Amino acid sequence: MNDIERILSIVRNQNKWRRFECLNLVASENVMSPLAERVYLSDFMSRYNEHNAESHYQGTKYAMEIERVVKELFSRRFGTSKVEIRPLSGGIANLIVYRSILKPGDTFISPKLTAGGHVSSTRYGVAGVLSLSEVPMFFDHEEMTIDVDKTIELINNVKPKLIMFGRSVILFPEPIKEIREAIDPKIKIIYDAAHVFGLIWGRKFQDPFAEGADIVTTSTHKTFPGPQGGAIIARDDLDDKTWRKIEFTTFPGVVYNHHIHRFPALGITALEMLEFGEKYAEQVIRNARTLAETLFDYGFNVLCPHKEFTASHQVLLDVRELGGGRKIAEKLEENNIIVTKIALPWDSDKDATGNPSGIRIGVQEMTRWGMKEEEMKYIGELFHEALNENKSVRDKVIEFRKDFREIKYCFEVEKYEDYLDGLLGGF
Ligand code: DSN
Repeated sequence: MNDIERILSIVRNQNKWRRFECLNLVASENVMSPLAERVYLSDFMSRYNEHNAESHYQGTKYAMEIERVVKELFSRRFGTSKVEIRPLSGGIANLIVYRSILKPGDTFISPKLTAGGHVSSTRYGVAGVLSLSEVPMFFDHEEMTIDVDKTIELINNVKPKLIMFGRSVILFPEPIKEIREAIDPKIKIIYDAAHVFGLIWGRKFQDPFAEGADIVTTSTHKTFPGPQGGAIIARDDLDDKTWRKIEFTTFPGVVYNHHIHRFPALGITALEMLEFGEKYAEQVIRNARTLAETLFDYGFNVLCPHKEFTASHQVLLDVRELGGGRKIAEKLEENNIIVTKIALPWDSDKDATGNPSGIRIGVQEMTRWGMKEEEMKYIGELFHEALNENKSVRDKVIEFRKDFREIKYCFEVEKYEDYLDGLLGGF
């Protein structure tokens, strides 16, 4: 096999394995719709468009237009003109917001890493890079939510300029409203919605702006099933000075070439989510609860049985008694079941990359492949056979996936064949 064939075969192997032969249950991943994938590959992938009000490049009339159209779609959903879609990831969106509001040495309050806080909001990530000092919110291990009373007391003592909500391990909505009402209105509330953005878009989780958040940062590829990237959305009445700072920190501060080729796919995904988002989000949550209940009935230590296990796309299992998160995630991978090991609140930061207590399961992708409650029950059975009975279920998984090869909650590509034929035809 020569080097070209080697590269082509790696891509073919990836496509065959992860797309059609696995149960993809990583809570931070998803698949784009066929139409979004078709428009992802275009001439935009080769172009630059550095701009604030005006582009500093020539040849950018369509690049400016597509960015404007996608921003309008986000504005339509969130009722604000303050939308920034150039950040290349959720972490970079966080970097931009932190840098726009805080100075090196400033303190802010965020969820700790092992309570699901994103690494960008900790000393190991962006916050550390910017020399910010993070103070962790208090967390209630039993309820798997932020401890409101203790956190209010903390905020009132520390008096930060900014607090950050939102987590990578998130079963239940954040207590934005309770905390907003009890703290200095000048403190900016940011919500890193990356994990639950699709559920928020589909109006089935929480409404951060109605509850008092000033700014939402997000990625665009987790429960929101778009191309990989980031975004910042602020409430319309956020002061213009802060918003301008965010725009200028984006460019020329942090993001130069913002990878324009993402935008057509982001626009198609936004339209699909406007049309199908509510049904999709509802099914995601129903599926997560069904899977959690099934696993619980098979004897797994699923977190929060007293709260119907979850209100998001995630299910959390404490697998310490089975050997720990790393061991279980690896064993599941041998069976083509892909999850992530995850630190739970009682773990140390070091455990997060070692052998933490938990595994995190996300059902959003398999929901898009058309799975519903019945399929979740079968997935629970496969976990039981693989982990409790130590049987190989790899062949069963491959067989099971054969019936789920078409993405739902999206537009039909066939309707747009005339446009799509001509898309790259002139190359
Ligand atoms: N850390 C990723 C996750 O939640 O899987 C997101 O950046």
